[in-house]
Amino acid sequence: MSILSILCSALLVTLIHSAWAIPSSLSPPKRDGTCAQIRLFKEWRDMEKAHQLGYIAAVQCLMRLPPQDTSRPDPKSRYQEFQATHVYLTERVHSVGHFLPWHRHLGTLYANALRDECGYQGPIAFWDWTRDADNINTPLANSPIFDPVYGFGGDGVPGTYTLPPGATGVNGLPAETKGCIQDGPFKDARSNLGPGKLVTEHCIVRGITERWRHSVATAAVDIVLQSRNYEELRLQMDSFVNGPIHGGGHGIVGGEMLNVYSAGADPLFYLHHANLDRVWWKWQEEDRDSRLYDISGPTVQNGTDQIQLSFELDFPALGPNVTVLEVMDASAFPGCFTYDY
Ligand SMILES: *[C@@H]1O[C@H](CO)[C@@H](O)[C@H](O)[C@H]1NC(C)=O
Ligand SMILES: *[C@@H]1O[C@H](CO)[C@@H](O)[C@H](O)[C@H]1NC(C)=O
Ligand SMILES: [Cu+2]
Repeated sequence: MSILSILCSALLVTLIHSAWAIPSSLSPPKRDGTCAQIRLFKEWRDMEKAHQLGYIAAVQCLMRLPPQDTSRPDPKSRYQEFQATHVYLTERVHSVGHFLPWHRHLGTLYANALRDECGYQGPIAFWDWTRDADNINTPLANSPIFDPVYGFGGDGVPGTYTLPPGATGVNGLPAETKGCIQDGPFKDARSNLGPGKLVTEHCIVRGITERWRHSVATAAVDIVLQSRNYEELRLQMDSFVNGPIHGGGHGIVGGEMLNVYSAGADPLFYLHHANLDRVWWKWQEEDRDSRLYDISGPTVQNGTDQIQLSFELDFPALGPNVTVLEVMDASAFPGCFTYDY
């Protein structure tokens, strides 16, 4: 099955209705907050080794912590709760105007959880896959991101994972899927969500492939950065059909990362999306006057209503609603972050 058929299948399904409550343990919206600090996002290989280990330990901590919203039976850990929110909202947050804003704030909430719930004080990581893709004589699987100690473990191993019954279409995984990762800090990690919308306990499934290397190279990013307005940028980044770098980053890791619903089973999801966000932020900063608050696109898939800055984004079980306006400036509250280029 191709990347397109897996990822485009998200377009075919109807909207999910979210009707769960925000757990009372989460604080009410703080709409006028200020940043106590500006947090730096750093490329994984530019982080100090101690920070790499600290980051990994914090992700493992999230995987051990219980979920906060006890009304949802399927996520079995705080980590899975982030994945679950993405699974449940998939159709509402892809191929829509707020694809980038929604994923930016998901990254903020994840970074906050690593810090506030698991005590991680170092920089938040992104994965600049252009560094691997441009390095044409080195296999992608040799990237430091896949290191078994100072990274997220390596490729899936054939013969270690069998798709559950009914795992086709949106619940499927691509033919390149190899199997469970068998080394590194997440070799024993389990998720109860996925593939797709299925609820099955399983390992982190990968299938690293060279097939989409070109779509995450610097040349591909440069095309995205040439977008003249948000609409062009969004269509480049949010469309799996025309947009190289989003699908490409999911594609080179393969396995569950190639399922648009349950990709968050793999901790690399957050480093990949942080890099997409970095491309958007870089584009915004190149012309703040016209781009910082430029937003467009439908509010629902294929819809005719255009999104406004006042549009509310929701993050069930993760945090209070925010408006698109509030996430446009990543360096302002509630984002409070910037990128180390
Ligand atoms: C959106 O439009 C595409 C292309 O026409 C179509 O394939 C898809 O089914 C539509 N999705 C929804 C949710 O209506
Ligand atoms: C949060 O946003 C969602 C989606 O727009 C909306 O349905 C819900 O009512 C909002 N919740 C609150 C508390 O404003
Ligand atoms: Cu997503």
